[in-house]
Amino acid sequence: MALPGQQTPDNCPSFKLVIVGDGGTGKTTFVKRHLTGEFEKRYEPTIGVEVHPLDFFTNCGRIRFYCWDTAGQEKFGGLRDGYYIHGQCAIIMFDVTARLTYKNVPTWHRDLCRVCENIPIVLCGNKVDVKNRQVKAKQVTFHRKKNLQYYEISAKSNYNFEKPFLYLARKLAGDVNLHFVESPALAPPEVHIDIAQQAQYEAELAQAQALPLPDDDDEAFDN
Ligand SMILES: Nc1nc2c(ncn2[C@@H]2O[C@H](COP(=O)(O)OP(=O)(O)OP(=O)(O)O)[C@@H](O)[C@H]2O)c(=O)[nH]1
Ligand SMILES: [Mg+2]
Repeated sequence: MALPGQQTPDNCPSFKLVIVGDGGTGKTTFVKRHLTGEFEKRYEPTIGVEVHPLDFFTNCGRIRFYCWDTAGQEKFGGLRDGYYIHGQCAIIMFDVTARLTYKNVPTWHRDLCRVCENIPIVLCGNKVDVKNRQVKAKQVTFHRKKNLQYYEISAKSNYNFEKPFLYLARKLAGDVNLHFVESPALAPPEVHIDIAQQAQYEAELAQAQALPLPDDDDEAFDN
């Protein structure tokens, strides 16, 4: 397993990416969209985690994310520190069809930041292909308070699959102009996204981002 700063045998920079979020939010589905990562996955039995090396090709060369995807023990109260240690970037995932998974985001964020201080983090609202979503785009405000990036994604349709990786790659490389020069091989979409509907969500999100943050918006979300 590559350690921080360690290069892969062919000198490709590699980073440990920890993926957290409630059970059933789609973490495993998301990681497995990337076909070569699935092929090369490793199992770390000591902490019950599958590690998938996901490669992306950028204008600055190849970059590899070792994606740490837990095998369910999160359900029994938090993850062991060994999971987070040496994490260099992270994705926190929730499910837009299940409010509780969004309410739990602050807990995941706190646990993560306790071990990994100051790493780039992306918040992902998954399953936006589902018609009857419970967490509306404009209700997602946590990322603004903590200075995280937020993307709406749909693992099953590949919608926005590359966005979180591109954001993290730019932060890690310290280069806002970094871009991908080829698309990774992805599993074919299992569902199709309504592009017009999604454009509307994106517009709502952009509109909400322009508003001042409510002080007590976590509580507002309960109502
Ligand atoms: N509609 C829809 N369903 C999805 C999407 N992503 C995942 N799912 C479904 O959500 C369920 C849970 O997905 P998993 O990938 O196993 O979730 P997980 O976060 O890995 O769950 P744990 O391993 O238990 O923590 C599965 O039935 C997936 O098919 C998506 O983008 N859209
Ligand atoms: Mg899983």
